[in-house]
Amino acid sequence: MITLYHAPRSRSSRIIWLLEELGVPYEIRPVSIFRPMTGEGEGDLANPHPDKRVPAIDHDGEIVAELVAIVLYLSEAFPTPA
Ligand SMILES: N[C@@H](CCC(=O)N[C@@H](CS)C(=O)NCC(=O)O)C(=O)O
Repeated sequence: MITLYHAPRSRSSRIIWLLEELGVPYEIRPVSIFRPMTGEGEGDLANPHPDKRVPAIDHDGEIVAELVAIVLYLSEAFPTPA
């Protein structure tokens, strides 16, 4: 199972799009993040991202952080048919 650590209106929405395109099951774990534009919010202790940012995923215990790293990881783990 994949758990996506997600905050609305952030980069983690792009991973939802990718997971939907790949058609793999996943669950969303909403987390709070610091919003520098407004100064609101704070890092969530439940978020495994080392900087408490999003996106991050947990794939059967494998933690992957950073948008591009997650895209590459998921694309390799779940290749689409040619
Ligand atoms: N280089 C990171 C940047 C991640 C990032 O800055 N995400 C923002 C949301 S779009 C965030 O979590 N901000 C909270 C913070 O800076 O503490 C990536 O591409 O994944």
